[in-house]
Parts: sequence; C-alpha cells; structure tokens
Amino acid sequence: MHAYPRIKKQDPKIYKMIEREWDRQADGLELIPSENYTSPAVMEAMGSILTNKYSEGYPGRRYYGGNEFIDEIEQEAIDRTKKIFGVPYANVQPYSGSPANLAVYVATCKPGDTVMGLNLPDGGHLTHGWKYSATAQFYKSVPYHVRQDGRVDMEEVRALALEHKPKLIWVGATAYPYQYDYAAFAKIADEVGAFLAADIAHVAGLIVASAHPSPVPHAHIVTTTTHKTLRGPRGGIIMTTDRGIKKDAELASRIDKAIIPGLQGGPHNHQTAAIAIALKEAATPAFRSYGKQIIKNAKALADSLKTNGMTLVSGGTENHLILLDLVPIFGAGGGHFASDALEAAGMTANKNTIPKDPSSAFYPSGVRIGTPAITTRGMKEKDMKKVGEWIARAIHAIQEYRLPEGKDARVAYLAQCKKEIFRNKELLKIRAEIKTFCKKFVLPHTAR
Ligand code: DSN
Repeated sequence: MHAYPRIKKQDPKIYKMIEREWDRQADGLELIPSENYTSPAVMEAMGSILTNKYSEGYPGRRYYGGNEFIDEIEQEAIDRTKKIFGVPYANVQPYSGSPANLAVYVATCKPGDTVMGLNLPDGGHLTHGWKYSATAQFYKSVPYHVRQDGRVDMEEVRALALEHKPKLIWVGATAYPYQYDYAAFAKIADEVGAFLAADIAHVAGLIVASAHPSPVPHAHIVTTTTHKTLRGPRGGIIMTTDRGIKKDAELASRIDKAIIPGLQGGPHNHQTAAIAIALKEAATPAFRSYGKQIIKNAKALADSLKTNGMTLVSGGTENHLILLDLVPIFGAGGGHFASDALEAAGMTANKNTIPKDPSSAFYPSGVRIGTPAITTRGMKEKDMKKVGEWIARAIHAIQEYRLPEGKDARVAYLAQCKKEIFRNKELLKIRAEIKTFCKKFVLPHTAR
C-alpha cells in the first residue's frame, strides 16, 4: 500500500491495521450486496478540509458564519439528486440510512402512531419497525411478511393496512431478490391515507442505471444510502416526490426540520461533497452500463450456483442479490457455517434469514450474496461461473456440520467449527486460487 504516508509516519499502529484491511479488500471477493468500492475522487472529498466546518441549517440559512462555499457544495448535491432521481426536493444531510429513515418517522408520525414495514427476518430493515429498533419502541409497528416463495404478500399488506390504518408504510428491503411492486403499495397507501416511503438503499444505483423500476412516480418519500449500488461515500438522502407534495404541501419542509433541529446537528460537509461527486459519476453512460452489468452478473452467478448444487430463494434473482437457502445442506440454522467457510476461502458474505426460516435471526438458515462490488472490479458473466463454483465448493467442504440444540451447546460448537473451518485445507486452497484470480481485477483506488 502506498497511500496514507502521513498516517504511516504519525500513527504506525493504525496504519498497519488500515494496511491489512486494504489487502483484505484487494485479495478477496467482496460479496456483501450492500458494499462497494467507491472512487478515488469520492475518497479525496471524504479526506478533505470540508470536515473542519460546522454548518447547522441549510444553504442560505445557517447558524454559523463562513458557509458561503459549503452552501454552494450542498446546493450542488441537492440539485444533482433532484435531477438524477427526478424529484422536486432533496435533503442530503442524513448521516446515513438509519437516521434518514428516522427523520421520515419524525416528519410524518407522532410517537405511538402505527407504521408498517417488511418484517426483518423476511428481508426487511431494522428501521422499518423491527421489534428491537427504536422505530418499534416509539411507534406501533405492524410488520408484513413474504410468502413461501419469498415475494411480499400483497394481500396481507392490504388486509393489515385496512385493519390497522397506519400513518406510514415502508416499501424496501435489505435481503429481497425481487423487484418491488411500487404501484400496488401506492394503491394500498392511498386507500388508507398513509404516507408511502420507499427505501431504495439497496437498489438506488440500479434505478439510476434504469436497471430497476423507480418508486418516484408512486411513493411520497424516497430514502436511500449513498454507499451501496450508488457507489458513493457512506451517507443518506431523503427525497420528497411530486406525489408527496400533493399529499402534504409542507412535507419537504417537515423533513428538513426533522433532520435539523429534530435529529441532527451539523451536516458532514466532506460527505456532502463526496455525495455530489458520486452523483456526477452516476449520471454517466459508464455508470448505466455498470448498473446493468450488476444484474447480468447476479443472474449468471445464480445460474452457476444452481448448476453447482445450491438452492436459491426464489430460484434466482431480479436484482443485485441472491439468497442461498442452506436448509438442504445443513438443515436449519446453517448460515454461520457457510459464512465462516466463505470467509476462510477469501469470500465475504453474510449469514441471513430465509423466508419462513426454520431457525431464527440469531442462527439463520441462509447466506446473502451480491454482485455490486465485484462488478466494480470489472468482473463479467464468465467470471461469475467461477465465483459460483468457489462458493459451492467452499460450502460443500464443510457440509457435515449441524447446529446443535441449546444455547450453550451452540456457542461451544460454533467456536470449535470456526477453528476447524479456518484450518480446512480445501478452503485454504480456494483462498489461494481467489487471491491469484483477484490480481487480474484492479480496484478503483489502485487503477492508474
Ligand atoms: N447494513 C445494510 C445492509 O447490509 O443491507 C442495511 O442497513
């Protein structure tokens, strides 16, 4: 690693840690569907002098002096968001996706009001009303679910909405291999007078690339993170649509107030500039091809996994991610074994519940994998064939493990399995093959 010479000199301990993480990101296959490699220009903005400035308020109305250039930067980020997503209002200050979503609750509900979102073990997000999230402690959460085939049960959504009359309905997920029926959600939200908020964090880059439908014509509010398929810095955006303004003329201004003074203080100006840069990148023809390639790669990876004996939720994918159903291999609760095996073999993924999981969110029966980061590295369909083979080989190499009953027995068994997995000769062999393979694919920050 040749970057960060000042950290190297001033704080060698932290430098070493960054260096090892640098190598980890370079030498393995990054398969977590919510991660990506951002551009060097975005990283330059994140490390810029903009981090030194306080700017509570909004462009043209700040509580601190010295914000004339920050105002220009934030206004540019707002204008680029409006243009690329086709919305009349945008707030680019949320520190990330969870604060963005919390601001939507603050803007649209009073504590105790009823809200609906996809249940977390069914693929939903914590902030869509999961029982351990503040969003279910401050609001009355009525979760909806997916059917056995993994698709959202729209009949249940409508029945629950008619029964509970929510103020706010979320559409969006973190582990959902299908496209969303935004129009059907809008119809239900209108029927009960609810706000419809679309959380597009996972698919924002696909939407910009016209590789996934946009919720903008249907939802009142759209939230996103900026670091997943959109490939920007870590951050969040809240958009108000024309439909949102039609429903409530004050909606955009209530969202602004929910961010500050409601939830946040000074915006992270370095992050705002980096978001603006990422949005400029996302508006290019190259990014459109990238978004489309993410999906082509996900479909090719799904085919390779099936050819190599893996079972997939929904049998495939319509977007950037794939959910492996591991029940046929390990029985219930095998997600830990598979994610450890993949990590030992140089592939990073995360254990995840599957629809109607026979185990629990702590010991889920699936693994979630995605193609945004490996597509950024330039991998194509033919490479997905190999990636699918490696994933299947790694999982088959440890297929004898079974999750025992009882908490203590599980903790001890999993610790023992982990030790064995990280010494497993087949997994170490795959790791070496992947390291050699990865050398062919440069990272944006090492490209010349
Ligand atoms: N952590 C994100 C994900 O992995 O999907 C959601 O916040």
